[in-house]
Amino acid sequence: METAAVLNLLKKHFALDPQSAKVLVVGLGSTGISVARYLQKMGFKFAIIDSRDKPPLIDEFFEQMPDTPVFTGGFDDAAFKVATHLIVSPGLSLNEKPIMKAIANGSKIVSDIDLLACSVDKPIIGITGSNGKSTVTTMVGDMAKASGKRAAVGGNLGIPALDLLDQQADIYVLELSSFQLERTSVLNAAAATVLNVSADHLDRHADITEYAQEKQRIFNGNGIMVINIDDPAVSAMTDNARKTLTFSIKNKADFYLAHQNTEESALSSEAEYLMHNNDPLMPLSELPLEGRHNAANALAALALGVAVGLDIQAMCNTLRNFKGLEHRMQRVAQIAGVTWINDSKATNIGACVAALEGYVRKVILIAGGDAKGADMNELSPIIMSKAKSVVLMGKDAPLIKQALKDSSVPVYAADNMVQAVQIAAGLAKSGDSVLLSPACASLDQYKNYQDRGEKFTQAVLSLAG
Ligand code: UMA
Ligand code: ADP
Repeated sequence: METAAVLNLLKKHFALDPQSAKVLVVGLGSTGISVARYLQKMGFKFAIIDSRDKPPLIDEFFEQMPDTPVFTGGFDDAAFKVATHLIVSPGLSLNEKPIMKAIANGSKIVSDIDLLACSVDKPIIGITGSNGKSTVTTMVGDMAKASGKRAAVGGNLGIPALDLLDQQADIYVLELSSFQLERTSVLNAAAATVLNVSADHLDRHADITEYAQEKQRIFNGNGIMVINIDDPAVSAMTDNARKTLTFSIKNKADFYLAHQNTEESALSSEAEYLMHNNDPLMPLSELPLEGRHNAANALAALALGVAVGLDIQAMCNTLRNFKGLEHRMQRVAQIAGVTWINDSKATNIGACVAALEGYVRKVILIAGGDAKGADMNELSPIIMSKAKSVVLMGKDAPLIKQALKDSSVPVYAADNMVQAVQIAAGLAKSGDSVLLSPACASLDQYKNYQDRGEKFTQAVLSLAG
């Protein structure tokens, strides 16, 4: 979009005007530096602040913007006092004292997602949810490309939203976290979905109701709402005045699974199909991903694609060729008849439950880490029905152990991943599966979930010598 038109929108929505605004970018991580580059390009005066002594991107920042004021090693009150606008990185809570004080004194909060929304006149697809965001975002991005669109894909997935502006795209596919959404007011996505809601990030949100409300902000605007009718918290977000597409793996919806005993079973005596209204799109067996939750992800992606007019055949071909993302139900090895699965990205209870639900035969589960304030008692029913034993590690292992105290599932403790894998190897017999699906964040023991998944993979592969 023309710079003048963008500046008009920023002025209209946020009183954000290069002549008068004093912008403080809070956080110098990948979001902060993308915001700084954007503001510089648009001619704004700004400063940047980070509470850390040496923020990760400080050297890159000095190289690119040597004249911009930078404050590090704490949140200096003076910098907040003069700011008319704060652009706060998602890793920082808006409840930080200096931020709350600045808001109380009239500073406006604007997010990088707001800035992107004001800068493009092409459709945006927004995807949030407690689980499945990255999978569905990647699917939809691939579907758009297969339909001949230049798709820019990013947000919480990795490439910061504003860096997508370099791509001259026809469509923007954004994975959005609750942190990004809580500070965004003007997204107005052409199509958006909340895939599901289960407890997560309760160390940052007051409770699950507030967390769901932040996610619901993805629907702010007039676009098509894609609603998972299997999830009551998502169904409750339905707005009858809005154009809506529904999806379900349990019941009939706009996008759904045709089970054997429905009228569509005449299609084949064996198969389940991904359906759109009464049209079979493809057999579920052609989706090369483990777990029924991935059928839900595929249906959600199809609904989002249809909402913005992508080609159905191209979308189905994308699903047939979709390899799945690393660290999500990823088969690492089969050693002595034991299958080892890396689901390190299961950083909350919902993902671990979905992983276990997919198994018919009981598994050996490796779990634990940082529970982020979640109630680990919610895990006990599924562990009792789907795990033959559990190996626990990490900071909140005692919470899971406590949740299982009245069960007969044997629980083992490990100090680190090598030990956890060795204990699991000692327990496993040919035909068993060992599943790393921690239900917790990794940051108490690892750099991130990728690091945890890689340590698991290395430990498993070293079993094979
Ligand atoms: N931090 C400070 N002081 C500061 C600024 C940040 O201590 O002044 C800390 C934060 O508390 C956090 C870390 O630095 O622990 C990173 O925060 P950030 O806001 O600078 O993060 P970015 O590098 O900008 O990355 C963010 C998202 N990270 C978070 O929301 C924590 C990335 O999602 C996202 O890919 C990126 O923006 C681009 O949009 C990552 C993530 O973990 C993958 N997201 C969470 C999740 O998926 O569960 C929400
Ligand atoms: P997110 O980006 O929301 O974290 P991912 O696609 O990266 O989602 O998957 C994260 C974890 O959630 C993985 O363990 C994955 O197996 C699981 N998962 C993926 N889709 C769903 C879903 N629809 N429901 C529940 N769990 C899911």
